[in-house]
Amino acid sequence: MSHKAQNVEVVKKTPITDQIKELEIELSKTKYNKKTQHHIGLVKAKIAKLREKNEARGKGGAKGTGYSVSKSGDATVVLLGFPSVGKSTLLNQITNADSPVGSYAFTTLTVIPGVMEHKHAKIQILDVPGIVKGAAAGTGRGKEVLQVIRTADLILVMVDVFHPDHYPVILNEVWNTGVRINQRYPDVRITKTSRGGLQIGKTVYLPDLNDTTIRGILREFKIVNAQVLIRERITADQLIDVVQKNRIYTSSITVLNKIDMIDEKELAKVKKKVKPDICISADKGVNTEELKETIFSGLEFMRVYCKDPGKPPDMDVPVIIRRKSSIEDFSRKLHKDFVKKFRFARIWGKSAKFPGQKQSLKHILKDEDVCELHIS
Ligand SMILES: Nc1nc2c(ncn2[C@@H]2O[C@H](COP(=O)(O)OP(=O)(O)O)[C@@H](O)[C@H]2O)c(=O)[nH]1
Ligand SMILES: [Mg+2]
Repeated sequence: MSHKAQNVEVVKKTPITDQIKELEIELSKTKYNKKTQHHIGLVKAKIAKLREKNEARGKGGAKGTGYSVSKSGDATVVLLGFPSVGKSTLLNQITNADSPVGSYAFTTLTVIPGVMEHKHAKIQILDVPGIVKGAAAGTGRGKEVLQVIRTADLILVMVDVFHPDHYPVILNEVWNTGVRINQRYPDVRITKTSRGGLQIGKTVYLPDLNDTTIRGILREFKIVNAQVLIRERITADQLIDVVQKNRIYTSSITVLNKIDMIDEKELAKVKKKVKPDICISADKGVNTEELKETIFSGLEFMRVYCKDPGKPPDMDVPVIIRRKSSIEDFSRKLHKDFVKKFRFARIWGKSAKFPGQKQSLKHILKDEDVCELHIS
């Protein structure tokens, strides 16, 4: 503290990453209860703030370290897991790609794309380097890899039967980069005002977040005048997510690999810990066909068939679009000019009240609908 004898005052700022680490340690030491709830909320806000600052700094730094992957096909899936869980083996098994498989860590150094075809959908699957603990903070190529998952339509988290302990680590790294899996955007609206302080309105009871903490968190982000409307039971984390706008909400599936290596009893134990959506052996091809179906349904596709006026529909090749798509999305996928030239559509199938019902661009289609476009 006092090196007065030296006659110079050295003010050394603690690096941001160290500040984050210190706060994280503090968090891990604090047990969550009614008394600590407020403090924990504020510490979390501080960490989020520092991460944002750190990110902003990183962007101005070294160039050319990020991956650029051009998206193709109907959707993009990223394989995420520790090194050697079998990502490359799986890519080779379910796509047309030829990715190097190695028995040692860090074989995959670049992003290798493959295409998986299933039920007429062309799904791009990306094999990225494995991540480890600390990836979000920059360990290994972690930051770049996690950047790729931000662009994914679905994240396939792969876990090795011998390392169920890696699973929470992966989830935590994903969380730390601002990607929220299998969550919806919280039903919270913050409208900044020029005066009047913070007006907090709630339509639900929030057991994990009282008004003082809400104020404290918002103050941390320098929001002092705003109307806050909360219509869902949220946590401090979710409030911070709403304030920090760069969050991404993606779905994911969890795949347990290498089940050929352990017996039923062991497998049951691991399944209890990881709760995977599906168990496979990428190497032996066990359940890999089923996995294709799991990926397909995880992406929530639907098939819509085209019909020309006065002709029967083409039931051979459907147009693949994400579920809850509108006639507008469907038209755009067919041709870039179709939305501009659209007059009306006729619909047959689950979304039609009667066969051949007339509909406009905003109409939401359902799986296996037939759509007849009338274009000017
Ligand atoms: N027994 C067994 N070995 C596997 C399986 N999947 C991958 N491996 C092996 O695990 C090692 C690492 O695989 P790799 O695909 O390179 O892992 P990556 O680092 O995640 O891409 C290789 O020796 C693979 O042959 C599996 O399902 N069963
Ligand atoms: Mg690999």
